[in-house]
Amino acid sequence: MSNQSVDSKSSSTAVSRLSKLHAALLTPYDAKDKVSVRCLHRLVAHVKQQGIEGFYVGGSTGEGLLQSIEERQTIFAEVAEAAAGSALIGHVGAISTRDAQTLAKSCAALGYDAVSAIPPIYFSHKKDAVIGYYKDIIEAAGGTPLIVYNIPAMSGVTFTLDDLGRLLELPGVIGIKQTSIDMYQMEQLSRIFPGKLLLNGYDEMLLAGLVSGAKGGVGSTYNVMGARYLELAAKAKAGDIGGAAKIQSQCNAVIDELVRVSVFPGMKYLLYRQGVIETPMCRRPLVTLSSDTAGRLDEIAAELSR
Ligand code: MN9
Repeated sequence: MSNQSVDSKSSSTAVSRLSKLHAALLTPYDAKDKVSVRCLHRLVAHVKQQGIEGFYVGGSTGEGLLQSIEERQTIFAEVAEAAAGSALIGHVGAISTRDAQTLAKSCAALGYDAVSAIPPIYFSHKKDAVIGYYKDIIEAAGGTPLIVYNIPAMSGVTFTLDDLGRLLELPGVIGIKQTSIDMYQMEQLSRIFPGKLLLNGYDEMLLAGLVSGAKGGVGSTYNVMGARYLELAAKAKAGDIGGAAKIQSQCNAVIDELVRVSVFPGMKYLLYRQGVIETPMCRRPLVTLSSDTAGRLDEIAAELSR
């Protein structure tokens, strides 16, 4: 068998293993702003209890870019232990290629199913440099596949369909976490690259994403509404689009409130109120919510715990 066919076989195995809903895992801190390993384990158990079988670790929701490399490595290791048996994607994106490579090596050594990375931020790199960054990460990952994290609203990097096509054709790239409201692009990607893994990134558009060709999703709000999203995805798969849309609307009523107060601090506050984590703290400059600034979240936390 040629190397290439071995490669495409292992990549199709990874695509099918990762074709599911992954919680974008939050990072709990203690009162001194240290990563709370205890609460991290509790949060993983809480997410699994809802039926979610995949974890996206250290992304936007996990506050990865606000943490040191050592903290990010600790989180990867703790989640690998707490979520053993689940599908694991480690977000290794960083402003410097070297840091992203260090993190990719850690994930590979821990047996993560894939690594993922935002494009390099702040400097406006030419597209070739961005492609070079992804190639360097793939090399460091030593055979662990890569999922490109496309999130133009937060990264400031807009990829055209051609750019994404170039990335998907790099050996080692199995898919894209597509956090974009452009469902036309989602449909185009799924049609042109049917063997690749497209994961929907905006929870409020999960149904739209699935209908447009996503094979699963990654979501922050799956940490608290995992069972609802699983039901939504099952209904969509069975062709019950009306039923799925009803669940999407229920989820979106919660997301509206989270967006109003700020999504990640809001998610932390909900889990804190549900008794899953011990503080609602986020790493500054993200804000930490209190009952005065949490809008309707006290009510929503009670509703979700019912
Ligand atoms: O990873 C998350 N992406 C970002 C996924 O926050 C950038 C989403 O789950 C959003 O938090 C969610 C609310 O807008 O869709």
